[in-house]
Amino acid sequence: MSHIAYIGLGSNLENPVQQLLTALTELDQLDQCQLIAQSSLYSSKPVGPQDQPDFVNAVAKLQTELTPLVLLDRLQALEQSHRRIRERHWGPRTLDLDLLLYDDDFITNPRLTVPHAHMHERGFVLLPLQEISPEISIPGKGLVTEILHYIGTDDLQLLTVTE
Ligand code: ROI
Repeated sequence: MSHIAYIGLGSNLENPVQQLLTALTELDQLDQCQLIAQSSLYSSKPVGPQDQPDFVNAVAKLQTELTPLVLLDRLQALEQSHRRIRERHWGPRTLDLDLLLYDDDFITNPRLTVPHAHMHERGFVLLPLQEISPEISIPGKGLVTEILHYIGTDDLQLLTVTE
């Protein structure tokens, strides 16, 4: 069975733009996964502690045969392969891959909560998500366009990436 999963990507260390571009290619190359769409890259002010570099964020849409927990394993392995540095809670990191949505499923598991618990509060997730799927709703929360309307996107900037 094929499923649709949305992945949030974030980085604020060691060339964040390159971290994300590489990660997008790697997502497409995962077994039983196909990258259907990728957003632009956005630069964003850190949510949480402010004494860290700005982030680069994006969202990817994957078609996958993997179950949510197996997909989570693959995402965590990718994070590790980017030698993820995570010194403190809500601190800087080389690569963060969050499983945001998996079909319209609600998943509550010690390792995984879907929809991602904070996604509806975060412009750096919602704006790229809206870019690739303008009609999408977050199960239990509502239309992304409507949520974005009241949380705003002032601290986000579209990046023009020239390779
Ligand atoms: N802030 C921004 N802007 N982007 C992120 O990806 C991000 N990720 C995090 C915390 C530290 C909460 N802040 C963030 O994990």
